[in-house]
Parts: sequence; C-alpha cells; structure tokens
Amino acid sequence: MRKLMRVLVIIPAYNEEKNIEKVVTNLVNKYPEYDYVVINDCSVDSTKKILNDNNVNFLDLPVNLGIGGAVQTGYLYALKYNYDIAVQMDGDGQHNAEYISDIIAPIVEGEVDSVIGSRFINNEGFQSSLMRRLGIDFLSGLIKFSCGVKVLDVTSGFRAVNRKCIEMFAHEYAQDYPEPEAIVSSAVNGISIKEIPVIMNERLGGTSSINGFKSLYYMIKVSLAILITRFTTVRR
Ligand SMILES: Nc1nc2c(ncn2[C@@H]2O[C@H](COP(=O)(O)OP(=O)(O)O)[C@@H](O)[C@H]2O)c(=O)[nH]1
Ligand SMILES: [Mg+2]
Repeated sequence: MRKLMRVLVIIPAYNEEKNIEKVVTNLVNKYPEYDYVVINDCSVDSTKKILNDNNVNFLDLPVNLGIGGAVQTGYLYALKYNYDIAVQMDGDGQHNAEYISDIIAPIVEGEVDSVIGSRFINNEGFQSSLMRRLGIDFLSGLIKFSCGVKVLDVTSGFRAVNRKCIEMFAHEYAQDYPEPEAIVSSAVNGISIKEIPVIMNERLGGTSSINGFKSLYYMIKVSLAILITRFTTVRR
C-alpha cells in the first residue's frame, strides 16, 4: 500500500490585505486535508492583523526578505516538519487552488520531482501583458539554451515539489524574482520538471513587484542570474 503523502502549501504574502483572507479560505475549504503556512514578509499594511484575526497559520518574518526569502522560509518549514510534498502559491489570488490536485498528481505518482503550473500550454485565462510575455519567452529560450530544459511559463510561482527538491530549496534559493533561477538550479541538480496547464487570474488587488522601469532591471538581472546559476551551481 502506498504511504499517505503529507502536503504543505506555502503562501508568501507581502501587503496582501485585499487578498490573503480569500486565498486561505478557498484553500482550506477545498483541501482541508492539506497543511498550509502563510509567510508574512513583514507586510506594512493590515495583512498581519487579518492573519491573526482569522486564526491563520502563519510565520512572521521580522524583516522583509523579498519573495525568494519568504518562499525559502516555507521550504525550511517543510523540511523541518517532514513534509513529502510542498506546493507554492501566491497570496494575491492569481493561483486557483482547484489546480493543486493536478499539480501534485505527477509527484504522488513518482513520475517527476517538480511540477509547474503553466499559463502558456493551453493559453487560457490571464496571460500577462504583451511586454511581459515577450520577456518570459526570452527567459524560457535562455533556460533551454543553457540547461536544455524546456519550460514555457518560467516565472510561474505556482508549483509543487517532492522531498528531494524541498531539501534543495531549503538549502539554497534565489532572492528576488526567484522562479527562473529555481528552474535552472533544479535542472543542474537533476531535478525533473513537468509543466501542466492551469488557468490563472489577474491579481485580485494590490500591486505586482514588477512594474515599469523595474521590468528592465528584472530582465537584465534574471538573464545574468540564469547564466551565473547555470555555471556556478554545484551539484548537491
Ligand atoms: N512584491 C513582493 N511580493 C512579495 C514579497 N515577499 C513576498 N511576496 C509575495 O510573493 C508573491 C508573488 O509576488 P507578486 O508581486 O504577485 O509577483 P507576480 O505574480 O510575479 O506579479 C505574492 O504572494 C506576494 O505577496 C516582497 O517583498 N515583495
Ligand atoms: Mg502574483
């Protein structure tokens, strides 16, 4: 008989007062059997109050670490409490909890080590702006070129990983704009990756971390990081 897998859903949240209650309620209603942890990344709005008032399970970072540090905190928690599978989803409502069972299925079956929820397989739902899509396609090509791994939605923060990958991410995880780098370090470490189609929403409220001038910085930083990660990551 197959062992029952313990699943932890990691939800990074920075200034998500408009969204976090709904995100957690949807998740708990749909999957009461999974554990979850919200990582409050030192929000300066009323996110923490909402988490406290609603008895949400959360970790409270004393300083703002950025998306990477917040997510890595979740992986450390998953490692410490011996979860078999960790799922990552945004606290802004972009990711539909209903897909979690699809995302973890290939891991439960032992088919792959990590699964990415992708907007660009069926091209349905929120597709991001044209400029952002061009940037994503470029980064996807760069990852294919440098690592030989084809992933379409390289910036998706909606994914699930197995224990092997939890150990790796708990040990080392990129700081800001971490998703493309996480794909590269996974590929270098022999972590198998599968993309499955999901429909994403627009952010329910608040603002994204990547806007205007920051997009240019993002592209340069992430392109360099992909190449550096590719050639400096030491296989664990
Ligand atoms: N912007 C931002 N988001 C953070 C930070 N720390 C954690 N997060 C969370 O990381 C997730 C992804 O961020 P988001 O700005 O939505 O990125 P996008 O989906 O790529 O536009 C959200 O759930 C945020 O609440 C941070 O320092 N800045
Ligand atoms: Mg988002």
